[in-house]
Amino acid sequence: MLNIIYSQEVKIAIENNLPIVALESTIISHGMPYPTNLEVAKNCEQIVRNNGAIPATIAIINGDIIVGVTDEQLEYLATSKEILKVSRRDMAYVIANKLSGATTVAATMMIAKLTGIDVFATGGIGGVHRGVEDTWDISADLEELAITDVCVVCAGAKAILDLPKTLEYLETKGVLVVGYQTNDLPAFFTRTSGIEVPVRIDTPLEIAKVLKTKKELKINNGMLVTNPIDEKYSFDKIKMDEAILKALKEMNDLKIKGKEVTPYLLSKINHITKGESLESNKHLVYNNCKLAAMIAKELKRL
Ligand code: PSU
Ligand code: MN
Repeated sequence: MLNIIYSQEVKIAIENNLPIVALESTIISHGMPYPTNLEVAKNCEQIVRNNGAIPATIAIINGDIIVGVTDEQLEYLATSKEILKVSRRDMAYVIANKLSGATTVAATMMIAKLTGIDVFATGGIGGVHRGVEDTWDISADLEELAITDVCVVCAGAKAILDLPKTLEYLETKGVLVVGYQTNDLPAFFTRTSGIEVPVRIDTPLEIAKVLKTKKELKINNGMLVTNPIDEKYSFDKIKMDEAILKALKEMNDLKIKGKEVTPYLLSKINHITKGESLESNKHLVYNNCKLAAMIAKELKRL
């Protein structure tokens, strides 16, 4: 039997129909180094609360599905080397064997859907990787957006990915990609990518209205809200492009593949930029937590 464990605050939020924002844990265990990861995870939860919603950080601990981690579990996720990276593919295996795993965007969406949470904040989603012709490396996050009805708020997709192909994939699957107060697809560390977003929406209320209409239409895909990083923390595009190319080259030389690709690139870029990219990463996630909370709140009011 599946065992789902809710935190006290999430339990109360569900009972009282309060807005909830799901948060992922791969970003904690595999996306950022300790102790920044722990600090960011805690701040994210607090930012969600400060903006009128209840945070539910999702993970799998000893085979239990955790919706709202405890401080102790957060510490474990931030420090232990035995935490697996769990995407849709891995979920049944990890739960059946009572293992522990951090959930990716795809896996977090699955659990959010299972537990009735409509809005989810993260940093960046996985996508179609550069060189896909040879590697076939397309993140399961995209397929999850195609089949799971959760609104994901992110800062766009990282330029380590092939952004035009990522957008094409989402278009084929019928996933609406929204630019929040922008016409240009944000590229995670930078505010713009030079690629136009399909639609621009300027307020959380208008986003919530689209979500509601989507539900009425029984459209069961996810929706992606892309929220550009604050100007103050955005990265110089030329400097970032250089770091990305260097990281990609080293990755190819080392023949890194599969689920290791994204964590490797993130840590390499952090290293190349001497921690500057991590600083940007922190702030863009906070920005997304805030917007997700505002959307979740509006959605409950409609
Ligand atoms: N992008 C980031 N930080 C992350 C990830 C993506 O900036 O930590 C994580 C997310 O959990 C995302 C996953 O779902 O990487 C995608 O991995 P893959 O490309 O292996 O599907
Ligand atoms: Mn992949």
